[in-house]
Amino acid sequence: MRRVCPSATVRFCSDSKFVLAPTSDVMFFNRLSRRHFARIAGWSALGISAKPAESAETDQGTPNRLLNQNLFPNGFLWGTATSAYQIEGAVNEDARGPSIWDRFAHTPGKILDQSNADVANDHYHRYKEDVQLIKELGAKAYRFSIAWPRIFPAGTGSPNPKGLDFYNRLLDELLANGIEPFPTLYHWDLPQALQDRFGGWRSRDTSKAFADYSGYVAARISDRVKNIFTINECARLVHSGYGAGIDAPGLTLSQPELNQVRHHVALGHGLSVQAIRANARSGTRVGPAENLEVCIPAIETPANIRASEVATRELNAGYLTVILEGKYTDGFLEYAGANAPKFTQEDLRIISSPVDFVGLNIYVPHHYVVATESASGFALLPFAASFPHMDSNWLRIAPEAMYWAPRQVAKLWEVKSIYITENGTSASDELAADGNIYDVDRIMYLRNYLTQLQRATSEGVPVLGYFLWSLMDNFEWIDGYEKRFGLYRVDFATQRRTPKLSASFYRELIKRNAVV
Ligand code: GBH
Repeated sequence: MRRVCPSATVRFCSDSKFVLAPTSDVMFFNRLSRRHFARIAGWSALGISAKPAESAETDQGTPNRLLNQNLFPNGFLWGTATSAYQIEGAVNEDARGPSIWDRFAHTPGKILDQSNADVANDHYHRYKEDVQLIKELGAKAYRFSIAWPRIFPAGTGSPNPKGLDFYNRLLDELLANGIEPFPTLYHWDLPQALQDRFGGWRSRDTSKAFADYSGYVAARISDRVKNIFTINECARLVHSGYGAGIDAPGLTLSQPELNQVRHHVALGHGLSVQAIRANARSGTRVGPAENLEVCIPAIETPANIRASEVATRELNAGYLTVILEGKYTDGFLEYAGANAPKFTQEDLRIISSPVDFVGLNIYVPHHYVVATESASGFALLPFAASFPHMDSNWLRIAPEAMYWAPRQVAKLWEVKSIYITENGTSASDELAADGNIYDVDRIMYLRNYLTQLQRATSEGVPVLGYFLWSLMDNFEWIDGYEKRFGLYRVDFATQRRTPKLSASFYRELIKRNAVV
């Protein structure tokens, strides 16, 4: 018989005395905070009262996950993620050049709260403290990005040794703490000089410059770095940066121009893969980090499942599909018509240079799909106005996106290694009277998405690791500091980092290698 929580208990559970009851875990945090964490407040109240799995009760009321079932595969890599412009600050230090995001954020009216990332999390100076935050979660991997304008302040030309020095220090600190670095080479902070000279990704000169930068960095870090991501989210930088104009560089190009930008970004990815292969130590693995359009079967019938796969292939034609197949789909070329990008067969060969893994940023369902008799074989359903979302309006909640996306990628393109390179959520993160943040909504979101990821891995979908976005609150692009995605709260006035309850959740999950 399932044990049912009587309503009296439910009321008791929401009583703050109960929530804050001391547990052995609290004692653990207390000791930790004194020894390593004098500057970080808040651990003490973040208790988890769960028993260790070995001693879990075995009656039918005990969830499987407490019985050490529903585990992720052995060696599954748990990590967190950030990006350079969103956390580093120090934009004028050590000869860094300006990026398009500096320019954009300093343009009045572009950022919701009129902020910018000149200081952001001051990670450039606090990276050692931030590495400790990762370590305290028990995470073994960290995805961060390298700022191109620190390495080549003018985009091309002379490298700036001080820029690389910072990443050398960061890499050494990570490795000394047993955390595997997974750098991304491009997370949107294009050197402004390339925008001025070439119109940014409107020109294939930028694709080539990206390759030169990629090779230069790979040669110097691949003694310590085994995995490199090329570009973060091609689609977002193309559509929001050059189409809608809401992200840097803020352009609203015509359809043919936009298609050409998209082609240059894919080409930049391919050239980067080749440059990394040519310059890095052998064995260095490389791949993209894509926010593919996730197509979910509205009802899980064989026909809808098949239709959703067809839809995923078509709707990602300019990104993952061309990267993994080396051609634009007939559907895409037909749809683009006279607006199609200009390309050569050689371009397609470069774009589809073999990758070692595919990174997927998964947040939302992009489409619910049903099978139809139409030529395409699928139809996309409209979203109901009542579809739920998290604190960011765009962040619709569909945990099953985390199951279907990697499953489809593995099946459609026979991908053998997948990383979830981002997943997480904004939350309102109210400060409780005791100074803590009980972000149970973030925990709800993560628990449900990770349950679906476990469904995928248990069926043999080859997902090797997961990077939670984000380690800490940071500059959320056009939302400035208004939206918080972190496991750690950041007080941007004092730079104090405080773990939220979700940090305890993630730490426990990592410890058990199972959803908790
Ligand atoms: C990721 O993008 C980014 O890689 C990361 O840097 C970022 O901080 C994180 O997610 C959280 O946002 O036009 O208002 O409807 C996420 C994918 C897709 C999120 C486009 C925002 C559109 C916003 N993004 N989306 S809106």
